[in-house]
Amino acid sequence: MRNVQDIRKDFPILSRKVNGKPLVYFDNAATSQTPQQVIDAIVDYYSNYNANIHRGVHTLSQEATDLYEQARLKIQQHFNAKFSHEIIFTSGTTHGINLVANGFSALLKKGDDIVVSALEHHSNIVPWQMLCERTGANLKVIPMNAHGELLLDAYADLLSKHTKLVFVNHISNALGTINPIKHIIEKAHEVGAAVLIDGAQSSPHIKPDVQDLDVDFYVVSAHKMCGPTGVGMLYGKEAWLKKLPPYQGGGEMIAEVTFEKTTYADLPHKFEAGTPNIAGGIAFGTAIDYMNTIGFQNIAKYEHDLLEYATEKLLQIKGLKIYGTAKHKTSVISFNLDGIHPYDVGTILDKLGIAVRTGHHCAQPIMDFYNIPGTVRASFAFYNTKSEIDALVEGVKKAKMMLS
Ligand code: 7TS
Repeated sequence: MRNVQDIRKDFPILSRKVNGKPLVYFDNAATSQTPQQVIDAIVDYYSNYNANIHRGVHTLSQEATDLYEQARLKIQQHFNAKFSHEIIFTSGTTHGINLVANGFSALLKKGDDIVVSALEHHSNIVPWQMLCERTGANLKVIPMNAHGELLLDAYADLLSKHTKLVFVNHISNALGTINPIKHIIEKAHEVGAAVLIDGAQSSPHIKPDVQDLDVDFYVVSAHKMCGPTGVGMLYGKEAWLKKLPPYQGGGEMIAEVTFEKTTYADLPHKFEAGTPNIAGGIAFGTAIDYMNTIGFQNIAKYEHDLLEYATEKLLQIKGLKIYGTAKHKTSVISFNLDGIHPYDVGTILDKLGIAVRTGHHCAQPIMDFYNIPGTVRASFAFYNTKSEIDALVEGVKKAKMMLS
């Protein structure tokens, strides 16, 4: 991998100060920082190409359309989708999940089962509960153990001929667990169920191959992988995307409209109503290019080193407990100090220029499992360093001293 100090120069924000201290950004699981290359792509778009796409006869519109469609091809290639029309631009993971959940309203009936895991973000729980309310389907939950690992025997027991859909995250945002999704997908397919994988937390660390995984739907947000906010991707197998009804109606998603009847456009446009986040989509492609120049294998190895280093150092602090000790985990550490509220720890860390997230991380069922209100979560990216981890460890020690 390129030298980390060199990589850090790509990220203007990493050289700013917060509360008079150098920023230590450890909230990467919430959103990643943006390299200059991606910022430049956005500026370049608005400076030189700004036009609406897929409709204009004029040059600007055609150029903007070309750039947007090139970004779709980059995304297709990155995730190894078979066809570019299997890549639907969305506003992010939440949008992608809601699109699929809405589509399944037409395909489920009372008595069908859909299966979620105990490790999910609220955005991979609530849309499905709404789907159950609409259809009368039952929501079943794959349980987890105290390490934050899913219980695969219990999962096998939940599956039956009634199971229509399984939706699990690739990596847990609250604990960092990497789930065995290939196995989960295989088992679901054995009973004829479709699988949606929430890749919001995996896409910054792993390069998934949707064909090798044989996954039916895979959703990501660009902003967690060095791209802008407000854009993301839904991958869906062609057959499934053809089967699902459109999510939103409007311009660009139609073939022909009369007051009597509307026919829908072909994929991917059937699911892309209205003017999209054009600059965002183009910059998403740039972000993928950027991450690939760093290299996903390099990223995984470097971040694993950071994870091991931080885990060892933090565990030396007496009274500090780490939640999420799965054998396979990514660079997320959720922890608490005995008897101290996570919010108070986060507030003191912020005074020291260290950004962490505190609270339930939109994963309340996980917090309920551990019977805690929340955790302090430090999540690392490839541009973080061991000396930043040292600053975190000193900060946590200081917080402990001040608060106990
Ligand atoms: N799924 C997972 C696993 C996530 O971690 C998140 C965001 C989402 C879905 C929703 O993504 P969005 O881009 O549509 O909002 N997770 C977090 C987090 O851990 N802290 O802030 C946002």
